[in-house]
Amino acid sequence: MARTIEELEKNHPCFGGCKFNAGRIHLPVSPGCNIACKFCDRSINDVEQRPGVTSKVISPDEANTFIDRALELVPTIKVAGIAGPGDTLATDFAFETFRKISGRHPELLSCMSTNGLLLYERADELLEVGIDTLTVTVNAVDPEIEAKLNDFIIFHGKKYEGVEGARILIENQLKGIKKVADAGVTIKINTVLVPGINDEHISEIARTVKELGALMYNIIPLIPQHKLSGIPRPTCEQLEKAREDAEKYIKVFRHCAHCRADAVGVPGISEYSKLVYQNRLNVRETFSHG
Ligand code: CLF
Ligand code: SF4
Repeated sequence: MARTIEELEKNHPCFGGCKFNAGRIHLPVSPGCNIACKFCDRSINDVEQRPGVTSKVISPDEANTFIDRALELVPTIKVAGIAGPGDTLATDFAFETFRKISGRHPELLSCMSTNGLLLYERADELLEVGIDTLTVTVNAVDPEIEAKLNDFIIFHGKKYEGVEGARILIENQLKGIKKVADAGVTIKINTVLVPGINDEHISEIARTVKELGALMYNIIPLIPQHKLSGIPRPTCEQLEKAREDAEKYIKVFRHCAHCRADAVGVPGISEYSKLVYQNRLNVRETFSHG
């Protein structure tokens, strides 16, 4: 459903609604992932069903109970978001969850975040579910650069490594963004800023996604870990330069709180996830698509 930017600026914390104390609840229903980002230390992909993984997520059937509990604590929650801990399109749990909560909580905006590998082919389903705002993480639009950030993808059951995998990922992300933006969904792009790899590439990403219909851009500084643990975290100056590069082309969001997949509250202001999920989850501080 197309939402006006004025409505989002007031009610969606990641489009400016923080000023109005608008909050969000993340529902961590999506365990698996289908790509292998070098900075992600979850080591989860959709072919590995490791013991313990499902115990760290909630089921779609439980979502309304956690939302009810969260709204009692934070009545200003306006958004139900799904941002992991894996990819929202790699399994069916995110769509199933949105279907279950729309009947009971039609007042909440539905927001989801994806790496975009399956965005193009699942776009019709996404539209039918009625997602209001979508975040796609695009770390490069050049396969040579993306291959330095991603080891492999699993696409239709087959593993593609390096530049070949990166090319398939980027093609599907960009086609998917266009398709969903053309249908009226508000799109934000996240880019993980990795010094020495994509820091000189931000303008090109921002220009490309804007042309395809994205509205907002958010740059997330790298948390150095996993295979990129040797790369220093971007400095404030590097982050600011990247934001300025992007801002020439697209509106930039500057208040990202680097939320966990189980965050509850107003980003950067309040955090109630422990109370709502009662320590049931054990998601480490790591990247969630946001
Ligand atoms: Fe969550 Fe992301 Fe939706 Fe916001 S978070 S799925 S768009 S409701 Fe927001 Fe958190 Fe930053 Fe994400 S502050 S990590 S940008
Ligand atoms: Fe998957 Fe996200 Fe981790 Fe990348 S960062 S491997 S897309 S869960």
